[in-house]
Amino acid sequence: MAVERTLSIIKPDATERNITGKVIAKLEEAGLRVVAQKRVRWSREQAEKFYEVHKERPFYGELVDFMTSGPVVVQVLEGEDAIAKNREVMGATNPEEAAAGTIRKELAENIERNSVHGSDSAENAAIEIALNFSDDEIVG
Ligand code: IDP
Ligand code: MG
Repeated sequence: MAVERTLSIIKPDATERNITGKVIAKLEEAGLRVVAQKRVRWSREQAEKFYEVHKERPFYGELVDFMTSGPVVVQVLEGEDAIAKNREVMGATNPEEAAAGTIRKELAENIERNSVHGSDSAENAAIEIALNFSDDEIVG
């Protein structure tokens, strides 16, 4: 294992329900450390670019609508095996299939409004962090 960084997003369904603290507590309890964080409202262009990999999928337009429907909290998480650990504490994409104790099982509303994003590989983590933070915003 190595110390890694990953991009985490608390999505608009969670900011709307005022439960960002609950999400962050779950991440911290899993041993992840927030080393950069900001609450922002994404433009359509930002959301489209971030989810470009899903452009051909049927839910792309609705996903962009959702991710621009309210503020998001973008954060860089750091820790041992952070990419996989974050995915584990998030749980499966569909909250109905997520394991007990995961963020999505306990807090998410449905497969779209599923409260959190997490990078799925080291390569995508580096891309997604660079899209959202400058080096001097990652403060440890
Ligand atoms: P992930 O967030 O678990 O990595 P992805 O397959 O990368 O899941 O999908 C990105 C996001 O798109 C999901 O987190 C969810 O918000 C949304 N999404 C995924 N599948 C569906 C679907 O079948 N219907 C509606 N929205 C979906
Ligand atoms: Mg994904």
